[in-house]
Amino acid sequence: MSSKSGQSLKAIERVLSLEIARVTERAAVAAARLRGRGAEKKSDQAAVDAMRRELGILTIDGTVVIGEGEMDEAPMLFIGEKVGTKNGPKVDIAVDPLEGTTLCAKNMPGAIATLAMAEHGTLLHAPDIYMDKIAIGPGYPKGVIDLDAPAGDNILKLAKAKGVKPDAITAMILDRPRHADMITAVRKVGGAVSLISDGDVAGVIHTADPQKTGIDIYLGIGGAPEGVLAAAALRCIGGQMQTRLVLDTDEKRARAKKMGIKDAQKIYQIEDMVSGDCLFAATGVTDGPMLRGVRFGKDMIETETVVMRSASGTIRWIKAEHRKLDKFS
Ligand code: VTB
Repeated sequence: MSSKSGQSLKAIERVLSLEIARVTERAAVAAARLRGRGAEKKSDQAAVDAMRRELGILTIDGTVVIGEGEMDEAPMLFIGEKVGTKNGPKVDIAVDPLEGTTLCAKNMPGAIATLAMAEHGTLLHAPDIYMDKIAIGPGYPKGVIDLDAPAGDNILKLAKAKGVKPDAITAMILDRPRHADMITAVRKVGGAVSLISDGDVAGVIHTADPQKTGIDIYLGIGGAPEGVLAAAALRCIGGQMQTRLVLDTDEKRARAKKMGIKDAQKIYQIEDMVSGDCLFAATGVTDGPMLRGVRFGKDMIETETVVMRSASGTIRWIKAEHRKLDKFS
């Protein structure tokens, strides 16, 4: 693809994969300053402001397709907002400047600042509704998981594919009453359940490295925007994911239709949610199993970020020490 300036996305993408780390770093630091203060809205706003500022100076002609909300409800990083200098490649952007606002407010593990960037027209425009999700990491044959199969069957098939007993499988699930039956079903076949209170983008990504995270499979209903962000990450790492929008009211069906969703029952695979090459970045806000949270020192701020690029399958873990602190003010 050629942009107005004649640069191809492929060429500039490599540079952008480092640039986007800066964007999530800034958002994470802004949110982390308010970590543990019980200030959900304030920390989210701080992350949004910082992310928007940094996106503004990226050499891209960007459009936010997953953001803070529709234009009338979110003044910044709303769906359709143009970001970047407009001199670079035409890209779509999915953002969650503070994924896990409650985790940040309570200083609990797993809050991250995250974004995905992809060629224009290749990210699913998911409305801010629920999405049913199932995900596993790389290395399994196709067809191991099935969104419509009972949770217990998925655990049994996964155990078989991994070559272990079902009691060696751990499923991560959001701790919500709506998942009570699913939790029981996983336990009934011998599987373990790791419950999280929030943060299912990271939840899905955990499945990519069971050795490190102890999580083999992600199951359950969470936010649709978070589903697309997680799909972007899995597209880079490998793995399998299936989702379906929960369109249980006329109002939601109408909203989805307005965003171009034709088939309300469609099961989305990773390639349906992120159909082209993409970049993904996440910086830890609070400490978590995947990323360390921001550390504030007297003269230095430390951040930990993961940046992924699907074209090359590269995953970079970036530990940064920031010494010029005025850039964060
Ligand atoms: C998840 C999770 C988010 O919302 O999508 C969840 O990733 C689902 O919504 O961090 P409910 O809280 O309504 O169950 C969050 O927890 C918060 O946006």
